[in-house]
Amino acid sequence: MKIVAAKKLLKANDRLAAENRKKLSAAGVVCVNIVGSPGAGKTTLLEALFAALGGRARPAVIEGDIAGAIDAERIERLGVPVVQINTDGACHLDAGMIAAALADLDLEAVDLLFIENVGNLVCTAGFDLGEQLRVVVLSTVEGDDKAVKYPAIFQGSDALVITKADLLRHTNFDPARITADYLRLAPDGRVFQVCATTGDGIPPVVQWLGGDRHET
Ligand SMILES: Nc1nc2c(ncn2[C@@H]2O[C@H](COP(=O)(O)OP(=O)(O)OP(=O)(O)O)[C@@H](O)[C@H]2O)c(=O)[nH]1
Ligand SMILES: [Mg+2]
Repeated sequence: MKIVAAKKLLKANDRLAAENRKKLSAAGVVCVNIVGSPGAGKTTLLEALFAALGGRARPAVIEGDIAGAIDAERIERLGVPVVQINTDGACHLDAGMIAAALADLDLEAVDLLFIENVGNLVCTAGFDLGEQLRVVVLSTVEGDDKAVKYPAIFQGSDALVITKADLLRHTNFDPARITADYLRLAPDGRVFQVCATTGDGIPPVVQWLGGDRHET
């Protein structure tokens, strides 16, 4: 019987992630790993970002889902290149899956590559994909205690996007509380509050992502 220790698998993942990172930076691509619970609003955020980018940067997307291509179809409708990964039950993407998806993208034609991870606040935390930026999406209907309860995904991330801000008045979600908890875990992290369905609060996210650097 062969037993492969989890530590060994993670080491292999880290090696592949480093290769992905090298390949992406050689092509001048900024890669953003978007993580958050199922339904937090990750795909809607991408749709809002692409609307706000207005062609200034050339985006592409890798969609991670356990099954189906619903999100990839949403992205495709916007004319953005997209590759769908089906994990077949796995609760997170890994660097090997991303390496395979990168082979299906023309990286020379991409400025910003978004990876929408499988909806999950736990498993996604353990796997570096080779991204430059990790963005956690948390909606106002999920509760403001999530940074304390699920610290690993927030720890060392580059930004927290609080979405569904339009629903704030219907909840007891306290943006100040989650911001304070988040900054304890990611002192250099940025915090944005948006409503992705209307586009409110989206321009500062675009600016932070460097969208303004790609004026055409
Ligand atoms: N009111 C409101 N609804 C939103 C907002 N953003 C997303 N939604 C809704 O929330 C639901 C889930 O949004 P998605 O963007 O599909 O969520 P997701 O995180 O991509 O979901 P998975 O890919 O399944 O993990 C949809 O019905 C969206 O219309 C928002 O800012 N305000
Ligand atoms: Mg989605």
